[in-house]
Amino acid sequence: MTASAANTHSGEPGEEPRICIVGAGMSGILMAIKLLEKGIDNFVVYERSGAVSGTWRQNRYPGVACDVASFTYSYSFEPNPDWTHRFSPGPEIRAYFEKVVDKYGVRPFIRFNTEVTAARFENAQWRVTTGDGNEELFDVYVAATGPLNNLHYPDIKGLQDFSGACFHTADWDDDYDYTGKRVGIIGTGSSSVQSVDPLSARAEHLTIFQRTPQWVINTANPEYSPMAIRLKHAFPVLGRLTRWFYSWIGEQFGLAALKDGFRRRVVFKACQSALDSVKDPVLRKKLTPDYLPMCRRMIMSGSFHEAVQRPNVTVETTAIECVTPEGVRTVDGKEHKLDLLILATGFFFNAQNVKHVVGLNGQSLADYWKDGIKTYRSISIPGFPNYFMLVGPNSPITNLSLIEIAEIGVNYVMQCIDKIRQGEITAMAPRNDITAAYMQNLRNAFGETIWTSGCSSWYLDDDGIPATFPGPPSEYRHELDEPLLQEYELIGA
Ligand code: NA7
Repeated sequence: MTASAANTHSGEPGEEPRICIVGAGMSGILMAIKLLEKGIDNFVVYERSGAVSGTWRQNRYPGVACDVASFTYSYSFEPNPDWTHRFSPGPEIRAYFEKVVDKYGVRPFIRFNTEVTAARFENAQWRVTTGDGNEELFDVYVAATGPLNNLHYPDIKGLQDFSGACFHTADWDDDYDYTGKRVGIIGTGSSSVQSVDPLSARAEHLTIFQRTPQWVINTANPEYSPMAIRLKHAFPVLGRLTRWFYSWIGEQFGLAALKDGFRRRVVFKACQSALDSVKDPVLRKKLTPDYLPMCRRMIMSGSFHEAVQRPNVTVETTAIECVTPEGVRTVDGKEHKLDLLILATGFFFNAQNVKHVVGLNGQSLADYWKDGIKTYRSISIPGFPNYFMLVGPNSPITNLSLIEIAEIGVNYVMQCIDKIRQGEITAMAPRNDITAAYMQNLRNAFGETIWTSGCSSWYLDDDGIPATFPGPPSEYRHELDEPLLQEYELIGA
């Protein structure tokens, strides 16, 4: 099918721009809700899978849960007094998004099982191609694909030859029963740490193949009593207060990463005391990182330290030589026989499917970012007009709930769309000089943060520059309060 010019925006005031949202996860759903609230229904949400909720659809491993408090991990306009835990389990979060999608009438706008394979800006519009070969034109492109969705599979010799079950934590085989099985897990990030307790509770034996030890802060995860839930229903202010409280805690935590001081010392002490709860000195030494807490993404768990000390759990720190049909061989020649090998090996951070995005003058986003990711205020990119990223690179993903970041971003994009609707402009892309100065300021500020204190981390690009935000949340909110048109190249102004 060729591109249809129907429903495209002529640039006349009052004319509806056509909007494409890529991804029906947390931020894509939010964008759709806000468009509908404004009476805009000239949009499509492309979703490559058959269901909504993004990361919560993808990550179904045992123990998956949010690592920020649930009361902050929900839309500000759609509180949920029914959260069962402080950090609610993944399936509950997924159910929340499913419910919200129907309540706000978003589902009919979603094209499920439709992957965007190319997006090219030409003749002042985005020509979007999907896996089924269809092409459509849009005035605005909203990338709501999230920072962590492209699975990273390790390049380990023999992996394909393993005769047991083998899958990634983000591609969990729901039908596989690991009860009584010999289980191995490669990786020690959040996904692995969250799953150690449920896996070791049912497996015959769990071997954790650790390349790098992680700081894990002990965060109790109490269940909310039926009475507490009833009270939150009866007095919604309680939910708001709980949200405010956890938001404040989160911000304090984020500030600890930014500069030295009391907050940082509190976090360091909490990490050390969690580690000290490991009684066996040999195991404790294995689990002791040689970098500062918070340099890598902090791991929250109320169950890890207890679970890792169970007699049926081994932490293997000898490097993996290869995978054999029977299991894993470490470089000391030891064979670890396994029935199930789990790859908790993370994601390509900020992959954003950049290869298929082509902006002005035929420049691809991959090419534009080849020497490092550059964004204007995390939300837009020079040379890519009307291309907006929600929770894009350089968002404060370490300081704020991702939902809050998405809400700030959507508010900004809605203001840009308003300007297009009012005929003020047809398209906008941030200026090169402004973006370069912005990136330089970020780089200068990173020097003081803990992320550059010396560790390998998925926050860092090849040059050791973190793709996060080196300032307090209030600064980020202020930066995205409203679009400053003087910092943009405007088309049709
Ligand atoms: P992470 O945090 O990226 O963790 C991936 C883990 O996998 C980490 O321990 C890696 O070791 C390990 N890894 C990756 N490749 C290999 C190979 N080839 N050999 C051995 N070990 C390897 O991913 P998660 O899914 O746990 O968490 C991602 C985020 O999702 C999390 O922070 C939350 O925000 C949600 P390394 O540390 O690189 O030595």
